[in-house]
Amino acid sequence: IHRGGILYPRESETRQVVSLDGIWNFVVPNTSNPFIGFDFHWYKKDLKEQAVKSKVLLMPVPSSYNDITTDWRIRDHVGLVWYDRTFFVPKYWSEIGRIWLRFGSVSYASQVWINGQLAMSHEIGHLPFHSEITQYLKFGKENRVTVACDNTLLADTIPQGRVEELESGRLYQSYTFDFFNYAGIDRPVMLYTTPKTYIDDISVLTIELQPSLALLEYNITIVGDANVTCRVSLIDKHRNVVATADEDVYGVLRIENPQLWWPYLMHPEPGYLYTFQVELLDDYGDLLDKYNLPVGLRTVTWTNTSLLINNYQVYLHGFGRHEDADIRGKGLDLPLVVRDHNLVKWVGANVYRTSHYPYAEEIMDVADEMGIMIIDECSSVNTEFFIDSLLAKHKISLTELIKRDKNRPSVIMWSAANEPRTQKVIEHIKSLDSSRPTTIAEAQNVNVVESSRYVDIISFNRYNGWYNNEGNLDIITDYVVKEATAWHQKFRKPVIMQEYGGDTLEGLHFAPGYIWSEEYQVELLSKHFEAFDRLRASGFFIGEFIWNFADFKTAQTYTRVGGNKKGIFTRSRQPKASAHHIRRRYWALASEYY
Ligand code: GCB
Repeated sequence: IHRGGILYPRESETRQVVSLDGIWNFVVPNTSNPFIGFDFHWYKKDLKEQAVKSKVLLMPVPSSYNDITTDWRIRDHVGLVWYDRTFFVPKYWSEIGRIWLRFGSVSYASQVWINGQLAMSHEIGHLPFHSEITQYLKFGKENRVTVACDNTLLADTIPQGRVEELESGRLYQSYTFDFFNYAGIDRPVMLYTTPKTYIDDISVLTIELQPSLALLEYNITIVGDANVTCRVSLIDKHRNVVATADEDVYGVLRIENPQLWWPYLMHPEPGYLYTFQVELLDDYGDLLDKYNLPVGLRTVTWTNTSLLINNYQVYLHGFGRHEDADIRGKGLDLPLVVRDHNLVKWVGANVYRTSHYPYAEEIMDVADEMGIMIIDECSSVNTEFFIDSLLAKHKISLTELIKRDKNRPSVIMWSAANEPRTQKVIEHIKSLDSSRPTTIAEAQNVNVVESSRYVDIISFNRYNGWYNNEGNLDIITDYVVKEATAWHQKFRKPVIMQEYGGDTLEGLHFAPGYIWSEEYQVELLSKHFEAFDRLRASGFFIGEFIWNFADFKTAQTYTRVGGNKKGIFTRSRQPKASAHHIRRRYWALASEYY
């Protein structure tokens, strides 16, 4: 596996990108021998040639495979599944340098063969991986890519789970996290080219903002011939070059009268992006490689009572979310991505947390562009106990996440998720990126938690009027005020209510509000709003996040009616009464900025 950068494949004068998305062949091995694919080397020939024909299904990529068929055995499958497809590589590609294959994510453990040769493997879901595959390809001919994907979750996988054998002999995957364990090739697959000497990674950071000057630090990694010139330019929306440098792979650009990246609702033109253009030139000044990275100029700073973007205090009002939709599960779906962000804007939210795993890069692109802030969470959820191998994997997942998202202006905070050995994990984040604050979503009581000692910002999740005191709306306001204050007093840090809410079946009405009705959700939210207003006056409370943006699918349990219904939008992204209610509040909060 390639250990360098993980830049998103982008076309340029020197790079070509070809999508391998589409309908792939898909086989679920027979339960009597789950390893049949390995025993019979399924990667050496087309799946259609090997498996019984009726077993080869059509599977869209990207998509989770679980809800595509009508077979519950595929929905609830535990273990390996196999994918393949063929593709052509033009003859002239043999002359142009290196060919790469990149998966936006496969959930979870996966191995990839090109023409029968193992080309790469990866374990953690929701994160991209790629490898150079030049040596395995047949140029000017048809090629085959085969993927084996294993969704088994155990004590040392991320996330964790447990596999039991039922009396029927079937394997059953249990897990404690509250979202459906979707699996498969769930993000885009791309074939792309780079020259032999290429730009492997880029890091940018706004290190200083003065009234009419911004300083942007950059660091570039090049692989290949060391004797190249690296020229960088910052280009604005009107294609004007506003700063350049051509001395080194490291430097600082000075941008006069910069247009800053502002969060949505804080500026008439939020989400302003420049293009950070990197060019590699040979001795004759000829272009070898070129990469265009969208960048935003903005700073994030924090104190023990506040969070500041571009030196302005921000109040975060938004949601916890999921990548989740009917049929496609966690598969990337661009219409849904844009619809979701349009709803985020409609409601007047300025932030969301990527609960409980890193979201697709295409989603992050939209947030960067629209100025929606993101608390970027790694895929460690409800970790029960920490064994060394799990800690090692948790660190790998954070390394991969930060490598992927380090340049995104939308990412204003890293969330390491819930677990006891926080100190080591937070130290690891700080060693990779100290420019953003860290947090952890705490579900425990303030009196038993020590982990928040290590983070910069306290986040707590609490379900007053739901899991605690169901039906008793009148206790909410005081409980929330007391708990938030206790967190601040214990750790002297800014505090966010990272989750609160209640399940609501759209169309269920009761007056007065009764649990599960639309009225109850509205009243439950109102009681929290009262608490938040009181807390804001005390100065350390910096954000409110409703759980959840939209209804989502979970494992089958008697507490979930068709999934978790705490969304203010339905799973098909239509508003419940609560959405209109929140909209009034979020827009009123936003009016304070102007
Ligand atoms: C939580 C979890 C979230 C659940 C939520 C709930 O604390 O972080 O994943 O979905 O509660 O609705 O139970």
